[in-house]
Amino acid sequence: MSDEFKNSRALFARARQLIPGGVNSPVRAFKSVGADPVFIQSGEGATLTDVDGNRYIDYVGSWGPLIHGHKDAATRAAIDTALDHGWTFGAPTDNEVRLAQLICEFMPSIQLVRMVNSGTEATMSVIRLARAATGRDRIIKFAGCYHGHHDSLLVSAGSGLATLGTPSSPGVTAGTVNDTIVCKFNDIEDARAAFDTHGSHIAAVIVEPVAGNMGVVPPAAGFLEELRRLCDDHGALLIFDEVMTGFRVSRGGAQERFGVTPDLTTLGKIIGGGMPVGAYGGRADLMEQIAPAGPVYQAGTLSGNPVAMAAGIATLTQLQDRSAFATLESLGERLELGIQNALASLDVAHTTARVGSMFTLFFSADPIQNFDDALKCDTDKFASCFRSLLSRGIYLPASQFESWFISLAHTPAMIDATVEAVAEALTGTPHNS
Ligand code: KE4
Repeated sequence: MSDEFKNSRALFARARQLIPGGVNSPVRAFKSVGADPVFIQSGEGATLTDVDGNRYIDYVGSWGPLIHGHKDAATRAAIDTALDHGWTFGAPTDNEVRLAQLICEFMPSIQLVRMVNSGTEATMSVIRLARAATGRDRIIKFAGCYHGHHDSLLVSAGSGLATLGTPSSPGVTAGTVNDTIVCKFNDIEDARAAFDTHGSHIAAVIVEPVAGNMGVVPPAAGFLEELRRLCDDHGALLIFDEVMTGFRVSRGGAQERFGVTPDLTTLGKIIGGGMPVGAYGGRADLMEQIAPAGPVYQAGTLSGNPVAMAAGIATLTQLQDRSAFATLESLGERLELGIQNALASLDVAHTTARVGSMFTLFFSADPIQNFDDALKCDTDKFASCFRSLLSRGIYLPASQFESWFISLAHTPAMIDATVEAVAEALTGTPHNS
């Protein structure tokens, strides 16, 4: 029988001799789903084609940036035009001003914004700013929320709750995380306990307003509002990490969808339209402390790269018409209801979670409210489902603890085909490859 992944397998063997784990970001290695990664040849709209010619409906979308799908015409045209002028200067350009304008227009809580090159850089920089602006050291984060790979937020929950974190990676020192407190997502009493204990030392709370990195976990009713109140009561700053949710769960991100205004916001993914862009921004009195306006240092060779800015401008410009979000909502609902209906008659412990075009099928009988709940999922069942769907032409994020992403390039027919494939995968219906 022909090896449908022959070329990917050969490439992966070579890649492992040159790149740690054969990939440039861990989740891409497919380790948690017991498979070898497929190498991608191209993308078009909501589809991918791998180096063996296998085609897939894509629910990764480069981990969120491609809200318009692969190779959307407007973004491509903007990149081409930018390239005609040269692709990097290390000097200010009008594209940086235009993208900043769009970000501030879409997210009014952002009065000033600084471009960087990744979500990690954005969260690393915003933590530095929060500590400088408040003169305090401690940061609250939530177990299961991921904010990039910089040391101070690579932290696991300590023993018990609301305790100082412990490093979640070798190479991260205890000293680095000594000022990071890990609380339980959606448990406002836990955050309150942390403030009761550490209140006057807490510079900020950083939170994914919709958690996407433990699978999709929406904020419990009142959770974000109560976090806002706790920060106000204790003179701490509220930071929304909207790298994933920004301009996805609504035009103004989660802060617009849930009506809670943070002091600072981090962004990434969609604002680069697939090119490497991150950003952080918020209240002018805070952001004016960033060099060269103020003393808080942060810099970057390719920050504000004009080609990346052009891609971000084209991506956000196409979202000015809010009807895009009604379309995303409709596609997301079709997927979730379809899967719920298809699985209702099956003896498979599962639950679903969705906010707009962010969706997760959890293999757990119980609702997922926090990371402890997520860790109870049957990850073997997810892995088996992942592999079966891959062979049926459905490309999911390679982890139970990730969000599926629907784009404006997905069609109802693709959603229906996905639902059918999920049902077949879970009933073990043979697939004629
Ligand atoms: P980057 O440094 O990967 O651009 O952004 C880090 C980051 C920050 N904040 C949130 C809420 C994020 O989701 C991320 C990165 N997301 C992961 C996917 N869960 C990126 C994929 C990967 O690590 O390969």
